[in-house]
Amino acid sequence: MAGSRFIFATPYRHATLLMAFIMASLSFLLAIAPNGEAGEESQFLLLPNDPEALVELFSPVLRFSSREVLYPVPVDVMLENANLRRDGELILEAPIPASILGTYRSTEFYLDVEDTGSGISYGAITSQYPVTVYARVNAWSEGILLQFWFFYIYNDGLNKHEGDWEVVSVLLDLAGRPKLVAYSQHYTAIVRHWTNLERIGSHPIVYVARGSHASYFSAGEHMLRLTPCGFTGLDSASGTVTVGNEDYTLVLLDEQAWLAFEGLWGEANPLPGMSGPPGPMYRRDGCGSSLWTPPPRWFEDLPPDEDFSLIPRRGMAPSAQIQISEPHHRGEPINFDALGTEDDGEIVYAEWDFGDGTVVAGLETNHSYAVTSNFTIRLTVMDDDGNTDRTRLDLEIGEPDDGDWPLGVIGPEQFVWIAVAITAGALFLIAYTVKRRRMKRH
Ligand SMILES: [Ca+2]
Ligand SMILES: [Ca+2]
Repeated sequence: MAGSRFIFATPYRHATLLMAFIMASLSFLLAIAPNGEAGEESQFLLLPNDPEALVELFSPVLRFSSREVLYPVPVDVMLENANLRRDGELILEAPIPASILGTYRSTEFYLDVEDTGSGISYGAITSQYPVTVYARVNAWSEGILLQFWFFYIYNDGLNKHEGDWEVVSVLLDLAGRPKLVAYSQHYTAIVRHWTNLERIGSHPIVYVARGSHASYFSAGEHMLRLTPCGFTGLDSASGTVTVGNEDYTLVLLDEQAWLAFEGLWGEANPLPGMSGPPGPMYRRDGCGSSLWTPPPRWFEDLPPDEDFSLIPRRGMAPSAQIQISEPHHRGEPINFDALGTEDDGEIVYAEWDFGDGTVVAGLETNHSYAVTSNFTIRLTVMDDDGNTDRTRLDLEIGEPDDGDWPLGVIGPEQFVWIAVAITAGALFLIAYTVKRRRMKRH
């Protein structure tokens, strides 16, 4: 406006320009200040230092045939009931300590459950042990590889042998979101995209074939199908007996002293497919790929279960919502919940970053702050399809309520001042009294 020059005399004009500059600077600062979490991608969604929590989150639900008599058990079943042999020669007698077994580093050794004369009842032996699943987190070239290994005392399928190792592998991306799943069968495996997998929340459902313990994505009779590294099928998996992840013991595999044992986990037999298998570290598929450290593109190169099974079926992404309890005082627990988070499926994981260095998992949790300050709370949620969302909340933590102070409305600071005032008054009274007495004496 041309008139403004005349309305504002020189001193006012300087003040106006200064105000305009301050306003413009403030607007600029507000504009560049972080606004929401747009574009900010979580580097690692799941707690990276807690492999136990990670494998628990994705641990499978097992569905067995009603005619199955053997369940996955700890390898102690072999350590306590099998002798170690080489070429029929007895090397070690049961029980064998795990750390000793781990020192036998040749494929010539094998564990052999002894027949004491009346035949071996594998069912009776194995029933003495709790259902157990071994799990492992492997930082892999293509993401995070989670593996669930199952050990059975006997394989009672088309081929029969002592000892039976099976594996279910879950591939997560670097942010912890599940992508692909591979179920092992007869020296090969078949793959599905996570979103096409039958699950209970974040727990994949595995249909375990009767006798062979091969793992399938669906129940029923599985027909023979030739694949590049072997074959799948020739199995029956009725899936009528459910063993949920809460029904078995999950044991971290990497800590096991017996892992290094390079021999066979069952009696050796010259006939093909009739010997015990090598342990998890030494298992290879029909193409020669190590199952322990698979080559790049191992999942991508596996045959899909069905035509649709690699096309991601994307549901609605969740919308993260934070609700917190009152009041917000230093040292007092505050309840944080993400229960209002919206999704078309199920929220399987929620992670809170409280802005004071504390990060915890859980849909609902309590947290208290040690100091009064402003904090930014970040909530990350993941649904059962592996979709994620993030939200944030700024929170001011104040001093605890005065009500906690026994003197009612007088707070600790006021109390100090009152004490100072009373002391000063008392000193004054003493001084005054002394002066009066001295005056009286004179
Ligand atoms: Ca098997
Ligand atoms: Ca969803």
